[in-house]
Amino acid sequence: MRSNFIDEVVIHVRSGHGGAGAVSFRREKYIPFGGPDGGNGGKGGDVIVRADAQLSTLLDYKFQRKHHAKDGERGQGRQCSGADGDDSVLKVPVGTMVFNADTQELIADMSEAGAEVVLARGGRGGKGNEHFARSTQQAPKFAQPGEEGQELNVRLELKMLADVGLVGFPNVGKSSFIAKVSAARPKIADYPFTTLEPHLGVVSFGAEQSFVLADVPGIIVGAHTGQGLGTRFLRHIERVRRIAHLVTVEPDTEDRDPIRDFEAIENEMALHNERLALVPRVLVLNRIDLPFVAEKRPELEKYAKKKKLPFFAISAATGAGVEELVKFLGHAVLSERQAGIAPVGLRTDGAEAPGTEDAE
Ligand SMILES: Nc1nc2c(ncn2[C@@H]2O[C@H](COP(=O)(O)OP(=O)(O)OP(=O)(O)O)[C@@H](O)[C@H]2O)c(=O)[nH]1
Ligand SMILES: [Mg+2]
Repeated sequence: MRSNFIDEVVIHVRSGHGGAGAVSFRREKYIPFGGPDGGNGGKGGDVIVRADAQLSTLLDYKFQRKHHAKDGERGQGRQCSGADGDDSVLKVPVGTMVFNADTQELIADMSEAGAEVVLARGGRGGKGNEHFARSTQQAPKFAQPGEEGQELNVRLELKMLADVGLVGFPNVGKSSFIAKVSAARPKIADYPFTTLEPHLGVVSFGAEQSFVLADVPGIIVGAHTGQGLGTRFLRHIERVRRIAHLVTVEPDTEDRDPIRDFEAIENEMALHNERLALVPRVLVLNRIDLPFVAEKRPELEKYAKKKKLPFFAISAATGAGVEELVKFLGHAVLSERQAGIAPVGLRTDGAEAPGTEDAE
């Protein structure tokens, strides 16, 4: 299930052509036969890839696949050189691997923030005719053309790290939620353990912003000792910035109780890894389209307030409340990312729980 974890896109890049050198002769009053003065053409722009710590997905490249640097300008008379073409700088998330899409050769591994690699070098500008003047040929009527740019198909691959992890008992609607807000299409069905492996989805919100959401298989009591699918999938959310903990009520069974479930899963997560307990969470009541779920809302809201947890009530089925939740998670992720704050699971200092936040 490689495609779940890899954000991948093939793009076409082309560096700029060099500008042609100029053929020109000095024309001045009282000097009938001026010498050659054609300037050189400008260099074409390079296509450069740069690792940017503020990005987390390759989403932008899915919308724009052609990236061309500017051509150099032609040389001019009076020894004027043409301007160099602007480079095209492709910003990618740290961790992006860059391949030649035709040969599969690895061109660059963008593992360090700020690192830059030239993918296609711009063509050199041609020499103007001034350059070719010799004693034997004082008036060359030719100049050099600019060198061609390079083109190439490039595959960008990013092993995605989730920004937000979805946890909860089996069948509470985790997959329904990720399917609602991203292009991920995990199987959804009315029985526990439908999802057997984590799924990642890119969630867009606001103006061209996004975060990565992970749908983690359901957890049950005893998971840390291997019950159900165990907790091995929790490693996929050890580096998230937020955990969205989904709870609900099932009809015709006493098995599901939102508060009891929440505490049970929290306990399993803490037993699995104490760092997970430091990740800020959001409590989400799903299926509020159903009256017997909606009636639990006030009680849960009160509980969340007591626990200082942001609380959201949604229906992954109808979409009610979903946008507010996505915005809240998105802004939380984005503000930390922009402030250069590392996720708790990646911090090496004695990580402290970040201050709790209030839901808007
Ligand atoms: N009425 C209603 N049903 C929902 C809602 N969200 C999910 N369901 C239903 O709940 C059942 C379980 O949904 P899933 O999304 O598969 O649940 P899950 O948490 O991914 O389950 P596992 O993968 O087994 O852990 C499905 O029958 C969904 O159609 C909702 O908001 N309202
Ligand atoms: Mg599922």
